[in-house]
Amino acid sequence: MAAPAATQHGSPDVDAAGQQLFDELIAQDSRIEPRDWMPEAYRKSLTRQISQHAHSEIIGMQPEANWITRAPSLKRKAILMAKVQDEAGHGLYLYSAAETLGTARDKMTEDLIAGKARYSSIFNYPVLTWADIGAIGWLVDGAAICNQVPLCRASYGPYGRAMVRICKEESFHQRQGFEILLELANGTQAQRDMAQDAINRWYAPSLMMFGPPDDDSPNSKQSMAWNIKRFSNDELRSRFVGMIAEQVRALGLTLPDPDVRFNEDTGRWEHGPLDWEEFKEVLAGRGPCNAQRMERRREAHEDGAWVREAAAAYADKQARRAATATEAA
Ligand code: BYC
Repeated sequence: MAAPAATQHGSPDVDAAGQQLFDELIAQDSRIEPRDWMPEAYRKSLTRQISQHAHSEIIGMQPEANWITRAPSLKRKAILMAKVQDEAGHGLYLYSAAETLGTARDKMTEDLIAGKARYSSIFNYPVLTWADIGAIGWLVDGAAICNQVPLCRASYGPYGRAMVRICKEESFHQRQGFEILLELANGTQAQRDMAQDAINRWYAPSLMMFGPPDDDSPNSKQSMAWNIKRFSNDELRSRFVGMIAEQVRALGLTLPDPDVRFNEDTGRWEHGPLDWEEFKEVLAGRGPCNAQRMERRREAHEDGAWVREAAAAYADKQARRAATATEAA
C-alpha cells in the first residue's frame, strides 16, 4: 500500500507549512491523522513501534495456545481459547493501524519472518506448567496494561484508538490470570508451590517488557516529545512493581525480589537489579525459545498460503463482478 497522497512530502513550502501545523497539533496535544502531513521520522518511528507491537501480539499467541489442549477443564479451555483469539484480533487492529502509515501488512510480515523485525522479549520464555498461564495473564498482561493505557492517548489517532479496545480486553485477560493463580494459591501445597514457582520465573522477564533503563533507551526522548510515549520505561516499570506488590499479597504469595519497596522521597516503587545482559541476548535472538517461536511462525505462514490465495481470488472475483455491474448500469 502506498502512502496516502496527502501525507507525501512536497515542495519546501509544503513541508514548512506541514511541519508548522504538525508542531502546533503536538503542542496542543491533538491527534495526527493518516492524511495529515507528518515528519518522515515520526512516520518511521510509529511504524517501528506499532509493527513491533503487532508482531508481539501474534507471536504472543504461541506460548498460550500450546496450553489449550492441556488446560485442566472445559471451562478453562474455552477461556484460554477466547484469550488467544483476542490476541490475534489485537495483532490485526495494530497491523491495520500501521498500514495507515504507508507500509503494507505483507511487508511487515515478511520482515518478521525474515528475522528483521522485533517482537516483545517476553514471548521467548518457556511455559512450563499450568500456573505459568496464570502468571502470564497476571504479570504479562498486567505489564501490557500498565504500558498500554497511556498509549490510548498516543498522538497518532489510529494507534490510540486501537489501544482503547485492546486495553479493555487486556484487563479481562489480566483478571483471568490472577484468578488462575488465586485458585492454585488456595489449593494444595503442591498447587501453591507451582503458582509461586511460576511467579518466580515470570517476574523479571515481565519487568523487562518495559524496555531498557531510561539512560539506555534511544527512542524514548523523541517518542515522548511527539506524545507517542507519555511515560518513560522506568516510570512505567515502577508503577507496575507497585501494582503487583499489592496484588501478590491477595494471593498470599511473594515476589522473588527482596528489594521491592516504596521510596517515600522519590514517590516511586523500587526493585532489585535486572539482568540486562539476558535481555540483550533475548533481543539478539538467543533467548530460550526465540528459534522455536520463529520456526512456528514461519510454518504457520506457509501453511496459511492457501488461505491468502483463496482470499485474493475471492476479492478479485468480487471486484470483477462489481465492475461488470457498474458497466451494465
Ligand atoms: N522486547 O528505545 P527503547 C502483549 C527494543 S504484547 C523487545 O526503549 P521504545 C501480549 C526497542 O524496540 C506486548 N524489544 O524503545 C500479547 C528498541 O529497538 P529498535 C508488546 C524491546 O520503542 C499477547 C530498543 O529495544 N507491547 O502484551 O521507545 C499475549 C531500545 O528500546 C523491548 C508493546 O509493543 C522488549 N521488551 O520502547 C499477551 C507496547 N523493549 O526498534 C500479552 C508498545 C525495548 O530501536 N511498545 N525493545 O531496534 C512500546 O511501548 C515501546 O516500543 C517499548 C520500547 C516500551 C516496548
